[in-house]
Amino acid sequence: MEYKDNPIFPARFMWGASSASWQVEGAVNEDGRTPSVIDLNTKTKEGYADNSVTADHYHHYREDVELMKKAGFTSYRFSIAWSRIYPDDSGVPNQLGIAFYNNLINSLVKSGIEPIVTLYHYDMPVWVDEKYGGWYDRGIIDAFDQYVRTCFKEYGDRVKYWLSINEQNMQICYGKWLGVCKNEDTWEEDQWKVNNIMNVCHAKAVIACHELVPGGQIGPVPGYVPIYPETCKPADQIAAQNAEEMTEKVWTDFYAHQEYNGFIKAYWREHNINPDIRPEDLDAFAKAKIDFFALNCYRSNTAREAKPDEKAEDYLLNKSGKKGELSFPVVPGMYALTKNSYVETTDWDWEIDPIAMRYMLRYVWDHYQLPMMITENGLGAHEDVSEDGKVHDPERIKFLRDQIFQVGRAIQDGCEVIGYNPWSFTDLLSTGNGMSKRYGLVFINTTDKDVRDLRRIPKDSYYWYSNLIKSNGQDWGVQADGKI
Ligand code: BGP
Repeated sequence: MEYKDNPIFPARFMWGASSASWQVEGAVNEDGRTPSVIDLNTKTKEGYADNSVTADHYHHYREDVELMKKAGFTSYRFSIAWSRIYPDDSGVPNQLGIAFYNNLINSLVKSGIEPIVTLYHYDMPVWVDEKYGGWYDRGIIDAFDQYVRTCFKEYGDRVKYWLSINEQNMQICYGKWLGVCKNEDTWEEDQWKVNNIMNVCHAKAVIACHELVPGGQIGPVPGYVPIYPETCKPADQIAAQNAEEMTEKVWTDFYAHQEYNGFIKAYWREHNINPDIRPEDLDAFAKAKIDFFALNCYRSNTAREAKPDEKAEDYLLNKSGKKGELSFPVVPGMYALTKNSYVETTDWDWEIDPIAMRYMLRYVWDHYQLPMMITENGLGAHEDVSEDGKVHDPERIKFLRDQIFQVGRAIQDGCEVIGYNPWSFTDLLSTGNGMSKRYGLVFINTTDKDVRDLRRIPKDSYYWYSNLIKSNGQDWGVQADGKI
């Protein structure tokens, strides 16, 4: 539907931005923190900085919160590093690690900023990985439960919004790339066992949050890439649905309905897969009622029919940051992703598609009728300081404006959206592309090769976003094409 007026955002809408511990903190060996698997993973990415310094938020958090406050933030989404809280398997929490997040949370609360905390964002402690073989062994369920219960007890008096596991769907779908997969030969079956164990961890976190945090709310964080059919050929529509099932809906249905959906059960039957679901898992799922969906959405995809005899192809991600390097996956008999000629792309070939944001919010709302918050959305770009000492990022302003406007349109369409926290507050280490791919509203003066002085320089987008959020989504600023 077209509307005559600009959107109105609800009172108490949570306007902020987002980060994750290993991508922003640095200080990897300080105050008792031990290595996490992702520390080792970042060291294997040639040409990119690892996460030992990144934005050095660990030492700059006061300054960073001050900048959030000046911008008028009412929320900040960040994650806790498990290996700061439990650096080893002694079962004794690390008081210095606990203190860091206490200080950060206190600074936020004092500044009127609602903390939104992710419990797990890719950074499994190495000791957990060594002891349990990552997510493969059910022993991790109790270790995770111990960790999340400590977080709820320590911070639950001030943190009311909790997120369980970041992008579990991506960790399974791209398990080889994100380091979750330990054996490529058996991953076809293993991924569903691993996924079930992650689901038990998610469910137990939901149960513990409701038990331990007065007024606490908790939700999952699927990585969401809406998928369009390439054409109106009926088989392309089914291919798009297949892709949506296998990359998103299997997870969102599970979180909302607390059981596996018929599609994935049929897939397991068809492929002789035993995901090793135990009766006690079903008990935990039945008790784990989520309060909202946190959604990460950057882009859309397009799918076409893939015949059973087509050659399987993996995703080839863009590493160079020069357009045209990405190639799409083919899953024979299910779907193939293709280029969408209707949308522009970033330098890393990610589709720029604000309408996908509105589509996703409507889709999730229609299916589940649960409140939603955006916990990631943003533009990765090459950027540096200009001669005038400032950082000009007009593309990011345009990206954010168009995306937020579509969040507003979804609200006008009747969706319940409670917050918007784009990726990212400061520049930080990109999962795929190091420091060279910048997402921040605030520039961090460092590069992949050279840790400069780590100075914080608010970009033009910071000031634009600040005006928008201080007007609760009314002051859109000037736009070249005259729209909005
Ligand atoms: C999401 C992750 C984030 C972040 C983002 C951007 O999937 O939750 O941690 O990295 O993607 O991805 P990238 O950094 O690869 O551009």
